Amino acid sequence: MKIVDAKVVVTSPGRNFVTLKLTTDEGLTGLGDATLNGRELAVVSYLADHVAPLLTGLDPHRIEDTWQSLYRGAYWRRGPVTMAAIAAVDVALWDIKAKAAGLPLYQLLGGASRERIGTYGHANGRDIPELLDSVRARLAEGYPAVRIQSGIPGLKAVYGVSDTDDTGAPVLHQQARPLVEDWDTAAYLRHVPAVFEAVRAEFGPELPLLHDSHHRLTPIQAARLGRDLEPYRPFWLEDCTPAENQEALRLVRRSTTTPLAVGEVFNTVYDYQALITEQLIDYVRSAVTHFGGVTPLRKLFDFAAQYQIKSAIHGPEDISPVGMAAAVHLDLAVHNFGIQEFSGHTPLTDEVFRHAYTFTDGHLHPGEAPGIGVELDEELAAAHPYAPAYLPVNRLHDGTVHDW
Ligand code: CS2
Ligand code: MG
Repeated sequence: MKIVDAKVVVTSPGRNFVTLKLTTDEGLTGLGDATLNGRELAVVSYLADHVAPLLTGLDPHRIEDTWQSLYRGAYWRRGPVTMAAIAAVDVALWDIKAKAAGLPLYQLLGGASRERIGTYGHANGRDIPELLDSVRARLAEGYPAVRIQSGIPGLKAVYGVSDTDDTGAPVLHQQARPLVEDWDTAAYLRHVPAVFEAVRAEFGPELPLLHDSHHRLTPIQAARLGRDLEPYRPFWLEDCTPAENQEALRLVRRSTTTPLAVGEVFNTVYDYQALITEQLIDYVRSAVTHFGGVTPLRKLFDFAAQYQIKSAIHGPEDISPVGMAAAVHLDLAVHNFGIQEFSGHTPLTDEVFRHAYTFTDGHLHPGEAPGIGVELDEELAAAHPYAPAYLPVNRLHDGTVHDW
């Protein structure tokens, strides 16, 4: 079998998605997600201008060899653009291989290690009463675990709150300039324990509660927050410090037993080396889409397993159903599965990307369709062309830019 066509499809059924479609001389097709939120067209160019010409004529079964040649051959390794492009090729090749075998991808990854995949959903509120309503809504939808994000008194716009509507669905800022949010760490650190206290008082001790600090704290601030949250037994504290500095987590880890989750902006295993071998974290959070695909993410999970660290694949709305499908196959197969983030997509997005994976009673299953189980409706995709959109920026009260 040979690859005869490599096509990059950009569509915006409410938000932008970048998809690679590979076609073989036997008529089999494979899809891969290459969506890099807010910087989409850089990956489109990487794929269309530099990768697609290398793929035609290759045997699609040679996944490892193709991965290594794209990674090593570029010389300029790592980075989100490169690794999103390689991820799309990797997933499209796994899709083809599994289709050729007539099997759902998880069977090629060792088969199912569980019956279904536990998820967490997002609950957001501008204040605590609104957050409690949002938690109630997620529980009514069946979610077994909930991430709680709340507005902070005195702040106008905060990550995870200002960009979602009352149902928890993201409101997109498809405009020429980023939305400016505002930030005050002292106010945040005072407020979050009260948020956890209110949610525990309302929903009891058993509901797994997660929280995302989105890289905004210094190590000592993160240590304080981890300690203050201990009485409420969070499932995890996510991205408490800026991701570039692995050493920051040593201090946080020494100071608190609150479990730590890290990695949605990581691209390779090298970003994790100290965190895993020193056992500084509890969950690895990379997305298939941003980590170079199923091939390296499977290796990461096997590495993490040696240190009792579990998987928790990044699953926001900006991972397309193609990336989500690949994640769900991996989730079903790996032994050290932890939890899967899942917000779902809009009905229109699910129409553009018809998928076999299902979400029932708060649990995902990849389904039994051969491959990753996603079909792209190219006509519908073309009817929703690319629309520029930016992620926000965050500023302190004096105007200084801060992590958001
Ligand atoms: C996030 C994301 O899902 C998460 O935990 O932190 O919402 C992240 O902000 C987006 O994926 C950025 O594109
Ligand atoms: Mg996050």
